[in-house]
Amino acid sequence: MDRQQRVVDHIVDQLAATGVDYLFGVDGANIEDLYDAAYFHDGVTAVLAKHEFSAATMADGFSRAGCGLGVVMATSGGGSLNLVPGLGESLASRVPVLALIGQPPTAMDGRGSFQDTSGRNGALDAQALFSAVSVYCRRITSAEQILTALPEAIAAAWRGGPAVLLLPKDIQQSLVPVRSRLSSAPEPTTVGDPWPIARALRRARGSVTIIAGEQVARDDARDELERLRALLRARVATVPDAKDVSGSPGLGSSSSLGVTGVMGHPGIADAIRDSALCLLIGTRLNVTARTGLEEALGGAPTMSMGSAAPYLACTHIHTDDLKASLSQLAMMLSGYGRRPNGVRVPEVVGHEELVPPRYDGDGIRYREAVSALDAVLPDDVDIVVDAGNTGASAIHNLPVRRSGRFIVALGMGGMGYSFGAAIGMAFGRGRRVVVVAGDGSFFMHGMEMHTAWQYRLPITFVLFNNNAHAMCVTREQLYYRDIYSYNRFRPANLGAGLAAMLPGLHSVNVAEAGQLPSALGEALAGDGPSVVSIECSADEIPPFAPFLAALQKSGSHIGPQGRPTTEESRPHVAARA
Ligand SMILES: Cc1ncc(C[n+]2csc(CCOP(=O)(O)OP(=O)(O)O)c2C)c(N)n1
Ligand SMILES: [Mg+2]
Repeated sequence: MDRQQRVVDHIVDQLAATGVDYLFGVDGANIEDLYDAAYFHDGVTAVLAKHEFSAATMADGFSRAGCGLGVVMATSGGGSLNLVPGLGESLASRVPVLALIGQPPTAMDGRGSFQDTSGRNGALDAQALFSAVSVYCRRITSAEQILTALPEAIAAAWRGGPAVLLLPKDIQQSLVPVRSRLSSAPEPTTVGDPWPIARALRRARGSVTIIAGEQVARDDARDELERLRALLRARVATVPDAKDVSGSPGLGSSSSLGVTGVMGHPGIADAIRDSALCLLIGTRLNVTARTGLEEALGGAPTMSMGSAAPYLACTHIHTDDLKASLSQLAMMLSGYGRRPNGVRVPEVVGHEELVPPRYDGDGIRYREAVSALDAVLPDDVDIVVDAGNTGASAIHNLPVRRSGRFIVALGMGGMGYSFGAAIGMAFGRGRRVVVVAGDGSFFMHGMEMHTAWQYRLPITFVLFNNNAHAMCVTREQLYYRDIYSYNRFRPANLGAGLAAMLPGLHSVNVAEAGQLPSALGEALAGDGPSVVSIECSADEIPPFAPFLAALQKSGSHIGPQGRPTTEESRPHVAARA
């Protein structure tokens, strides 16, 4: 007779065999068997998060940073529901994640069991819910089903997005025959033929501009893209959530045009207008990424290669493997008679910055804080940036480190993503991660810092404390006549507060720009986590193109205290919430 093992042991064995070494989650009665199985498997570490959203972003950050399949686990009911925004981000950004979600025992389905989400007899339908935020969702109703569902789920996740397995407690404990291990070899995928692009490049007369997207990171194709860029002597811009795929030291920094779109660099439109050919590589160019470029792209010959066609009409080559397709393209353009002889090196590579209006009020300027961080950050550091004015400033002005990752979750743009993502990345990459997040994002999910402190992870949390949801304050000022504010907070002292709460945590407040270099330097020098909370102002306008355009359009100017005012500007009144 076959040897038998529990479904949970089967899952952990198979995941380990495909290279999974971390599971991120929060425990509970309907997922504890999986924690138990992980405990007895030497190669697998189960990490305990404080909130399932952050467990999901740990898995997302781990996967996005190229550390392998991100796996998250959660119990039934409220625990499972907390995963939804995290999985939504992974879905929108096509990040490979596997979610293992506990369910109450099947015998009680539709009979009023605690946390019933069977969809029966009026219960919430987890299958329907999670189908909407995943690329694969299956409720396992007999032990044998796991033998086919698990490899299907893993394969679906690798095609780009979260796969969900709903695992009732009794099924988790049931026995299945011990199987040979899954192979870690990925399924064969569609490798697009880049010949039409090679032909166009050979005919091109002038310079080439490349806009690179997040699929370059997903397919681990940075080196292949760099080879192509060097061959074409092209200028490269990246979409905001793919800042680390090109243009950093070692990856064509001297040809970098910066970031496209709302937080982007204005010179990119000119570069495109001036190009004989524009190549979109691994991006659909959504609105956040293409704002300000549509007119230029409409006028320049544009071709695309990637797993999904861009939102703009152009010739598109479908490929699920950019690494292979970019290599093929470089080969097609190498050797005697194959070179694209008409491509020209552009004369100047402009790297123009957005220039927000000068602000002379209280606090440290975003630009100053970001520059101070840039000056002290070593090469081998990864960066995760959160939402808001803080995020826009860091995306616009903070360069990627050599061989570093720069992660930002623009799929759903949910605040608080950075805290869990940094933890996932620190486990996966084993190097320091720097989080740049606003105080509002901190108040949402910053308590996950406790997990970094508990596991002594090398993460430096740089908080921009403007005592507000400042991006919303800016919107009130620019679009709602600046006559009230819902979005300012009663001031808090984050640095001192965290130092008191988590003994031994290096955590400081900085209110003077002159203190930034030493405070940031000290925070980066230690072994474990650290916090630097920088006092900023909610009245400063960040480098965010729509805000600057609105300012210009309304004829707004900077008032006597440095506060941007509009014609109708009236004094602030505290809004009643
Ligand atoms: C989960 C979530 N809720 C609401 C929003 C809308 N939103 C965008 S930015 C922002 C304020 C961000 O505040 P903070 O993190 O302090 O950054 P700041 O803009 O102050 O620099 C809000 C509420 C969002 N992006 N995500
Ligand atoms: Mg804030």
